Amino acid sequence: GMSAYFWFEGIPFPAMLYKREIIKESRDKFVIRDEDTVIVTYPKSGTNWLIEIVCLIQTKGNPKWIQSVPTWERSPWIETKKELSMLINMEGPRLMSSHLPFHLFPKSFFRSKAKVIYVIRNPRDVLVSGYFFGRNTNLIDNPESLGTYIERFLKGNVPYGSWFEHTRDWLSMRKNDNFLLLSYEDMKEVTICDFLGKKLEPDELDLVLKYSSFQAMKENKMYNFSIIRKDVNINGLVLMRKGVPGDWKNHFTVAQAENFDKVFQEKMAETSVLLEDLS
Ligand code: PPS
Repeated sequence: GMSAYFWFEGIPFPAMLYKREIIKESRDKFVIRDEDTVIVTYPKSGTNWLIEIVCLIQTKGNPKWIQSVPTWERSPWIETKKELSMLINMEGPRLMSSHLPFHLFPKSFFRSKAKVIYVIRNPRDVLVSGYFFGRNTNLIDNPESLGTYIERFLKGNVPYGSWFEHTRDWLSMRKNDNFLLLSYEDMKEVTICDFLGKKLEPDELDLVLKYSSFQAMKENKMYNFSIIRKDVNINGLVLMRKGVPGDWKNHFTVAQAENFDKVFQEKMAETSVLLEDLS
C-alpha cells in the first residue's frame, strides 16, 4: 500500500516529514526575495553536496561555518514546517533548499529575480541511491527488491513523484538568466561562482574543493549527525553512501537497464537531456 504517503496535486509526500498545509503555504504565501538563492533538486541528486559548495564559496573556502552549523540551518528547506518559519524570520540574502516540483514551487519566485540552481543526476543513480535510502528508513514502504522499486520509480510512486516530470518541468526554465543547470557528474565550482557573482582566488577554490569532497563531508558532523530523526532512520542509514557516478551498473540487470532506457527515451524525448551526458 501507499499508506506512508499523502498526495498533494498529484505528488506523493512521506507523511512522517511533511504536512499538506505547509506545502500549500510554501507555494501560495511564502515570499521569495530578489537577493535569495534556492538550490532545487529531485531527491538524491546531490543537494547536500551543492549546499556545502555554495556555503564554502560564501566563506571563500573557510570551513568554520560548515563545521559549526548544521546543513538545514545554513540552507533551510522551503517545504518543512520548522525550516519554513526559520526562513520567514531570516534577514539578508537567504540560501535555501527545495525538492519541490515546478508546479508546487513558491509562486512569488516567478515574480522575483531570485536565483535557482537546479542539479540533475543520472536517474539510474538517483534510483539506486533512493532505493538504499528507502530500505534504511521508514519514510516509505520498504521495497522488497530493486525490481519493485524500479517499477514504482518509473510510475512516479516515490517521494516527490516522477523524476521525469520534475526534470522536464524545471528544465523549462533553462533559458532564464536566474537559472543555472548543473549536473552531479560535472559539478563545476567556477561555474557556480560566476553564476553567484563571486570571485575566488585559486587557493580559495582549492579549499572549496577540499572541504566539499566526499571524504570531508563524510567526516563533517554538521552534515551527518542526526540529520535524520531516530524514528525515521531504522537501519543505521548512511547518508554519504558511495558518492560516485555509475553505481547503477552494480545493481541493474541488463533487462532492467534496457527497460529503464526505453521509458527514458519516451518521457524525455522533447528535452535535450541524454542519459549518456549523465555519466
Ligand atoms: S537528499 O536526501 O535527497 O537531500 O540527498 P542528496 O544530498 O540530494 O543526494 C545524496 C547523494 O549524494 C551523494 N553525495 C556526494 N557525492 C559526491 N561528492 C560529495 N561530496 C557528496 N555528498 C553527497 C551521496 O553519497 C548520495 O549518493 P549515493 O549514490 O547514495 O552515495
